[in-house]
Amino acid sequence: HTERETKIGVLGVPFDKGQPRVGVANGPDAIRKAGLIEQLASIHRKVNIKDYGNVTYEVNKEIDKHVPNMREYAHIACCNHELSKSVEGIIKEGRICLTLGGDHSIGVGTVDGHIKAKNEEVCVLWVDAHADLNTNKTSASGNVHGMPMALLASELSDYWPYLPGMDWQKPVISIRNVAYIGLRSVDSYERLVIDKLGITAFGMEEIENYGIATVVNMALNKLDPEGKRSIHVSFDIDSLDALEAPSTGIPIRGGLTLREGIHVMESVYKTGRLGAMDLVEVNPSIGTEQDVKRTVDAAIHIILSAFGYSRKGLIPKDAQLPLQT
Ligand code: 5AB
Ligand code: MN
Ligand code: MN
Ligand code: MN
Repeated sequence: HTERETKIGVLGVPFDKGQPRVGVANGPDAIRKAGLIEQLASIHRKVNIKDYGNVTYEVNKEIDKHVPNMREYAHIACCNHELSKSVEGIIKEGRICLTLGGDHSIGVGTVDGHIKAKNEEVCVLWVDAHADLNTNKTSASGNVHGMPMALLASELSDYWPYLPGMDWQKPVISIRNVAYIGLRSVDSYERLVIDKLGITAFGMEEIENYGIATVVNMALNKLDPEGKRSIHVSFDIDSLDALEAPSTGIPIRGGLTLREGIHVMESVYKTGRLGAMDLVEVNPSIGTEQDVKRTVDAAIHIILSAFGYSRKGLIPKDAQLPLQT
């Protein structure tokens, strides 16, 4: 690790309509309050941060609210539209866009905005216990945080009905440019889609069999063999074991350790091609005060690793030992 010019744009999305539990909308402010911006700024002197505040939106009354089995559809459509425009703008200003969720339905807007800014040379690492690959026909819950990958994937566009007010959102990414890490709670239709389309998916078994370092290398080599694409990491905090990140809507045990999560992001940093990162599903209303602190601390450590924080320590370029006094 050395100091490398790193321009970051931080964007909060206090959005909770993609799932039923209250509190996840306070994720961005909880993460900021714990000192995210200050800690990012102190990674090294070449880090340059701009906080763009939180996304706001209004529900467009024209939008038909009744898409079957998609809860709070109008909110999803309107928030993601604003979010996509913001992410596109931040990346076009030359910054890596760090989006703080909010629930994972916001992955639609962040990936869409990233692709619009970078003209399709984008690959996606989806770090999650879940595949988020349901359509409104396969979802047992109707919660849209379980659907963003299916909305984004061009191969699945024929499986959706017409989605009013979502015309801005083309199913922008081929599923060949997506890899999962951390899967351990996959619905049966999601498994069918993963197998039928041959989606690159590293579940917990693969992490056991190969180790996290090999898994990340395999994922990145598959997505970007020539090393020239912009990388989007959508990091759902529930990819971490429930003991590491208890304050989230659907905590699941048997997951990544914090060390494994950090390793994923250190590897991505080393490519020098991180274009955007989402950190989603931190819910400060779930669990004890200690649970919340543990979860927020984990989220911050994961983020810092994505932007050059080194566990080894980092020597500034012109540092000298104080030999003379
Ligand atoms: B998360 C489930 N597959 O569709 C569904 O937290 C869970 O963004 C979705 O990964 C989990 O409701 C969504 C059962
Ligand atoms: Mn998710
Ligand atoms: Mn999840
Ligand atoms: Mn979750």
